[in-house]
Amino acid sequence: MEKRWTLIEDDKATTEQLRAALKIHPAICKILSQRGINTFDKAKDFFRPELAGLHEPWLMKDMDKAVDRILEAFDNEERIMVFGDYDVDGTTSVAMMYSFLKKNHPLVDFYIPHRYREGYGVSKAGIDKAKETGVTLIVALDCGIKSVELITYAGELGIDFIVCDHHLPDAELPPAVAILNAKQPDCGYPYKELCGCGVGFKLITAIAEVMGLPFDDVYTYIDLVATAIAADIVPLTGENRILAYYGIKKANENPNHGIRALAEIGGLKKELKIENLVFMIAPRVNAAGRMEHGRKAVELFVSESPEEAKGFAVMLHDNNSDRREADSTITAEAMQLIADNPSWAANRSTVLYQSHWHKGVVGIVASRVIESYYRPTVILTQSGEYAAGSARSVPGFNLYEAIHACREHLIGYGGHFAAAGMTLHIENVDAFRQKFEEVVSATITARQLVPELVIDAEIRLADIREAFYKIICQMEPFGPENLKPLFISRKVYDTGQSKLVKEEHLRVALQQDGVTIYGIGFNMKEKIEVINRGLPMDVVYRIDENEFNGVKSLQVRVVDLRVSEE
Ligand SMILES: [Mn+2]
Repeated sequence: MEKRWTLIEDDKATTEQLRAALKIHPAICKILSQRGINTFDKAKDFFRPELAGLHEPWLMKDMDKAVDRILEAFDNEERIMVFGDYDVDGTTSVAMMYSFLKKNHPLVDFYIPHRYREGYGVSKAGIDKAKETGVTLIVALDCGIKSVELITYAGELGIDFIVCDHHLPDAELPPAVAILNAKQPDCGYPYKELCGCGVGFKLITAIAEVMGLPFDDVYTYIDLVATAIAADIVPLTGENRILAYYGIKKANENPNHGIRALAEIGGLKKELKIENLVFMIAPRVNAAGRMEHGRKAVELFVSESPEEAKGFAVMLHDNNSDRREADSTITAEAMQLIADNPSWAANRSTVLYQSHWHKGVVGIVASRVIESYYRPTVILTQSGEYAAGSARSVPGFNLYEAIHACREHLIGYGGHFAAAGMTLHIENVDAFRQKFEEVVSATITARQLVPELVIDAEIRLADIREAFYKIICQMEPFGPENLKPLFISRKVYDTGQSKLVKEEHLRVALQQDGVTIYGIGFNMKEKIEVINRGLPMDVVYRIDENEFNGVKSLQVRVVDLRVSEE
């Protein structure tokens, strides 16, 4: 697939000042200044995250009310329910809050709604269960900010709510005792990008402070917070960076039993990094909710021994194997459907429906189809007597608006800019496909239909040295708004040794200024033709460490290449 390359511009003066202060490679200074790290002090905070840099929990609006209400429940021996969603952010925050409260107050339960029977967010079934078991206080994590009616209903049953959320509040707020959400316009909390588990972490920090508990009682959950940050696609900046940094440290030194068990079953041999939380831990946690019940993920994280955790890890691992199988079979079927309908080839959108597809993976399949057909995509399956499914967009295109414009064919829909879900009558699938294509092709720009590679800096192959790579490693943990740097080198040559491996991948040997660098380009077989032309090339890559027979060497992980201009 052709990509459009964008090299990020920097402010030359700032980069130069930073270079004079830090005395490190100008390309690194350029990247730092592009990311807003533009003074010596900011660079110091960035490279040496300190727990002391975490903000006071009391700066968050309603924190005092939340803490008072929880302590009151302790004093009055009330039964508390911890409520959260079936995804990673929800289950880690429930596990954290439940374990912390339980240590100080025996009367605690937790509740995770069923993905298909109850759906996302606070559920009536959960509140009814609370009533039935004598609960008088519910602490909701990663959800609740939009649950005005349900929290009113709970109030009528004599159940108070504390909401810890990070989703954007509507104008009308739920009638909760306390709402912890830094995205409220009148909340003065200095950092707005915490995930649900991060908000919960602030709450337990505050409770511990009032109760005079050591910070260790809170710190022990920081690896769960890091897992949530990694999975919830929040920026890896500010406080999230500190929490993730120490969370990963703890995950390596003294992990939560559940994280250790999942890492073991996932076959992790080396040091755990944030990408392991994203690609190894998170999918297994999510698989519980997709294939069975998210409750299992909480049970994993609150396990009190490695043996207990292992039992749950095996279940999640199996759920994930089922999920993977469903995902790859359905993706293959989806690709075949497109191939079987040549009239769709010129379309600007994809809408596919099969009654037998598993509803737990339709969103994942939509993302996979976009990897091959880069355009807004809807994957539908049968749910009860209706068609239901998930939509994914391409960057820059407002998917929610497009779906809203097709509402005449829909029973229900919801979502945001990049992702959405919908329900419709099965007989309306064709009409919806047609309308969606009409709307998308009328509004999407040619630019939005070409994937973009955002390149951080140009360097020469000779710059790829141990000291340079070490500084890049110190920029970890990587994630949104602090991505692993993407470099470009121009006018490099093939040494003549580049070749295809396993018919899919490119093994490259590149040369510039007399320096040779080796590397790999996964699923880039079509580019061998470009290399074989023997012309100077521009190559886009990340730098990686390769270990072979115990010997470590730096290599390039090629993302794209083309013949140089001029
Ligand atoms: Mn969340």
